[in-house]
Amino acid sequence: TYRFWDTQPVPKIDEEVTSYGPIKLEMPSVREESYSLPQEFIWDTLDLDNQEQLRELCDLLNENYTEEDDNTLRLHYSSQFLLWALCPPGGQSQWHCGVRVNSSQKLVGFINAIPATMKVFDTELKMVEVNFLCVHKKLRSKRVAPVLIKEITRRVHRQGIFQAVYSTSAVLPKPIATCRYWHRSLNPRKLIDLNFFSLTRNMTLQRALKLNRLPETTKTTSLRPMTVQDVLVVQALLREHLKAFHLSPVLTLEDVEHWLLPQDGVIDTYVVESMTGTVTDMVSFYTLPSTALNHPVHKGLKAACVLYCISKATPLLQLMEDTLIICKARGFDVFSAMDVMDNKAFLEPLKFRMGEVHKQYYLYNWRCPEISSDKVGVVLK
Ligand code: YNC
Ligand code: MG
Repeated sequence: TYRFWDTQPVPKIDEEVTSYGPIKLEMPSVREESYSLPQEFIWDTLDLDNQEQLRELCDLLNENYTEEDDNTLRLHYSSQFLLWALCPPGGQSQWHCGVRVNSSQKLVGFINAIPATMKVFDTELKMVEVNFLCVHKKLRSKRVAPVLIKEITRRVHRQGIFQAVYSTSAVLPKPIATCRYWHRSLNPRKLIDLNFFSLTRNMTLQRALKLNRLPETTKTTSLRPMTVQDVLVVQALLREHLKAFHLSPVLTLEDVEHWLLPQDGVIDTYVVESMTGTVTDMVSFYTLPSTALNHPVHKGLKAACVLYCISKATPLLQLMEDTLIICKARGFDVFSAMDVMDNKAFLEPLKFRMGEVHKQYYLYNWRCPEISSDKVGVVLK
């Protein structure tokens, strides 16, 4: 049983869902006061325009957000990455919801929501994406997480929004989709050194180097970084492409500008321009660096994670192989993709290896049948 989740408007873990729509129809009037925290803690809405507070959030997440199993690699969120992930158009400052220790003012908890219009099967819903739920390692298992979740829910309800989408590796009532990460080595030697990949009897270093070798140069002519002039056509490409999936965002021009325009070390988007000057294909990926803890040689690892790829005039395999070549040249060590959208078509042919992590997708207060990963049209950062 789930002491907290069984009280929430989500399907039961063993429920077979065949219908579509809200779980709780009548929303009781939303309470005005924040939920109570254990005695020694206070709520504090973070102001991410404030350098000091942004730094505190980076530190909280970098020290407490990723569960590195062998403590060798730790995800490293930069302040620019967090501004990108947490402050999209229409974002509300009260949705950067922090918890501090009253006596020391130390930041020990956080949860975040950003607005998003999502299409779920045939219904467009204004909802939020909830992410970056984090409780300091020393405060685990004290039921602080449910209070954070109830509080962000209250703050979102206050704005008249009653649905949310979120994803996590935790299995809760009840996933609408289960996805998996795949990884493509760009720098096999380093990945092996860092234990990101391990060698087996059948996979020697020599074989790994040979297997992951890439052509020196890209094939697609006129593959170039997206600029602000491309926003309109990229929006049109995405809107058309995303229709095919059962869970996908409906992106405004401002969203496309925010989520896709290249920002060094955060997000990259490349487009293919045809002879006639129209954009026919695109690929975007964000950057997630990790820090190597106590490694004698390597300081860290740079990963690229694919967001969207749309191939219309350029074959998908060629577009993605070219993307791998570009990423390698730009110093990325690994390229990751989930088995969502059309990604399965290039994962095995381009030598991606299946990762261990599953990512479960959830909707809050919305019922719908299960979705296979290739019908998922969104990547939550
Ligand atoms: C999790 N990841 O099952 P039950 S993903 C949701 N998402 O509840 P306690 C989670 N719920 O089983 P701890 C969860 N992990 O009794 C655990 N839970 O019903 C549930 N990790 O609370 C759990 N970040 O405080 C149980 O647990 C209850 O101290 C136990 O804290 C959990 O951002 C956590 O992986 C995750 O910082 C904060 O372990 C902590 O262990 C931690 O005793 C490392 O909590 C970082 C990490 C999670 C990343 C993410 C998405 C979050 C979605 C939250 C749900 C949003 C719902 C929609 C709200 C808006 C609605 C509208 C409109
Ligand atoms: Mg706790």
